[in-house]
This record gives sequence, structure tokens and C-alpha cells, in this order.
Amino acid sequence: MRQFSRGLVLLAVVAVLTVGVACGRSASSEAPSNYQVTLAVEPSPAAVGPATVTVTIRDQDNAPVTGATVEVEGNMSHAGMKPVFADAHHQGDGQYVTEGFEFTMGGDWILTARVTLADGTSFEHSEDLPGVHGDDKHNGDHGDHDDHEDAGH
Ligand SMILES: [Cu+2]
Repeated sequence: MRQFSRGLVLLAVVAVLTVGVACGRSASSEAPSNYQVTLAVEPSPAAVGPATVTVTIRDQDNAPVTGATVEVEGNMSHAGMKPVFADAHHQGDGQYVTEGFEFTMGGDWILTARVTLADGTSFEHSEDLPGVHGDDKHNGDHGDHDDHEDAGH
């Protein structure tokens, strides 16, 4: 009986973890199933400072989707941060590349692409980007980006 109840506890823990992960990804804002959206970040691994986010949009036939309006929003996983916004422009092949995006702090980020298609359909696609490298003091100082001293990470 002792063994059995330990198994139950384990099951309960797994169930809670599963629910937690499911809640973390807000399914309501994901792209319609007939579109695939992927995000790529340069430099990789990501670090504090200027970065380029490439949003690739394809339809259900894997054909590039052109003529969309795309904006990228970056948020950190903790509260109280000013989001970072950048417009992304089509560079061909369904790839939209941001101009002027910048990671203002090291840590865990969430990138969201807001897409409006040529026909007016709009949706969002979010991806977690954990562990952006940089100063993790969270001092909100956006003026100093030339200090990339590695403090033992
Ligand atoms: Cu932060």
C-alpha cells in the first residue's frame, strides 16, 4: 500500500507539471493551423544588445506567405519590464526580418510575432527564448551595452 500511494503522488506531480506547461503556452494566440510561423534569432545564442528576429510564414502547402504586416514584440518572463517592439519587413521567401530589435536585458524572453495577412486575417505566434545572455542584474539600465564581461556564466 505504501508503494501504491507513492505512485499516486508521483502521478499527481506529473499531472500538475503537465498542466503548468500547457498553461504557459497560450494556445489562444497561436497561428491558424493552415499557417506555419517560425522565429529565428541572430546572433545565436542570443545576447543583450541589438538582435535580428526572422519570422518565417508559410501556408499549408509550405509556400512562402508574402504581403503580410509583421511586428515582433519581446517580453521577459518576469513582470515590470518594458516590452521591446520592432517591425519586420519582407526579405523574400516568406521571411520577415526585424529592424532595430534589441534585447535590453539578459534572462528569459518570450518573442511574439503579430501577423496581419494581406487579406486582413491576423494572428499571433509566440515562442520562448530562455537564457538570453548578458548582465542579469535587472537594473533597467539600457544605456550601457558595451560591457559583455562574462561573470562566470
Ligand atoms: Cu528583465
